[in-house]
Amino acid sequence: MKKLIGVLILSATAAAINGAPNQAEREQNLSRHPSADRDPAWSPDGKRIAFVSNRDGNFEIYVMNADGSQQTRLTTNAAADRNPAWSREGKQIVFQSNRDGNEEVYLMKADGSQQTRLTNHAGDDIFPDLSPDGAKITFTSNRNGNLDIFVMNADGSQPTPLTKHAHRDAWSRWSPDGKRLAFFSRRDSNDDNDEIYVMNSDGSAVKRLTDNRGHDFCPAWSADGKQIAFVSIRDDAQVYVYRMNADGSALERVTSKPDRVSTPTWSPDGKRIAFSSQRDGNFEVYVAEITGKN
Ligand SMILES: [Ca+2]
Ligand SMILES: [Ca+2]
Ligand SMILES: [Ca+2]
Ligand SMILES: [Ca+2]
Repeated sequence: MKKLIGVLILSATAAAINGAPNQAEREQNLSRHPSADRDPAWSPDGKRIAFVSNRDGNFEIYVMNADGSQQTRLTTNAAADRNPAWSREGKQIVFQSNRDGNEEVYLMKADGSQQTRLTNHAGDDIFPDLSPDGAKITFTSNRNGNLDIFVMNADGSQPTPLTKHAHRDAWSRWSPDGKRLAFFSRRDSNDDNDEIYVMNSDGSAVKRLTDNRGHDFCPAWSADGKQIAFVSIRDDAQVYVYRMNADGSALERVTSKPDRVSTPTWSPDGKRIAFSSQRDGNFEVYVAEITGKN
């Protein structure tokens, strides 16, 4: 998993200058810990942010208040627990872990109890996300030879591929109405760079939203479904968080400093975006106030 993220973040290409920064530098460090703190996921009620940290020796899932206070560990094991995502009602967290020998998808209650494995396959099963109605979980897996997006029932039964493309498709996120999935893929670039796509939740009607030489990845829907935030290496071969309308229009840069940012997540009121950044020497969870024109 670390390797995949490293490839995603580091493989910068020639810059395609696009957009302009108009966000004030209102970006606050929430986690404030010398360890690597990343993978933020804002709770649906807006009060908490789940994230991961290796402060206790290896990556575990933590939760904190949205102001950074009361950082509490939810998992305890020697493996890497990563990429938490909340259920709509905020009672469950789905995540990935290699605690059973390879990357699998797990579900737990939001207090860390009842950790249950949902996948059981020798491939890497990563980046899970729960459907808004709680019935389905999408995830990314290389079990068919390269990274594709899968859907399964919330109890782990009937894992089924939604994409079957020879180039990688990854990081599916459910739209708030449950009708669509945002993801990133290299399918239109001859495996050269990643773009953001949306498709119907049954895998039909795939539509590309970005088109540039830099990598675009880790899309995140705003709670009203009108915007998508994502990470891109399009400007000067540097990594920033961007947002756009859900049809790909009105692109804007969100973060002010070029650095290794990843995995944006919206506050439910749409006024802030949390992300992880290495700008201060180690990964921290930051939050940016949205002050732009949209
Ligand atoms: Ca840190
Ligand atoms: Ca762990
Ligand atoms: Ca697996
Ligand atoms: Ca691109």
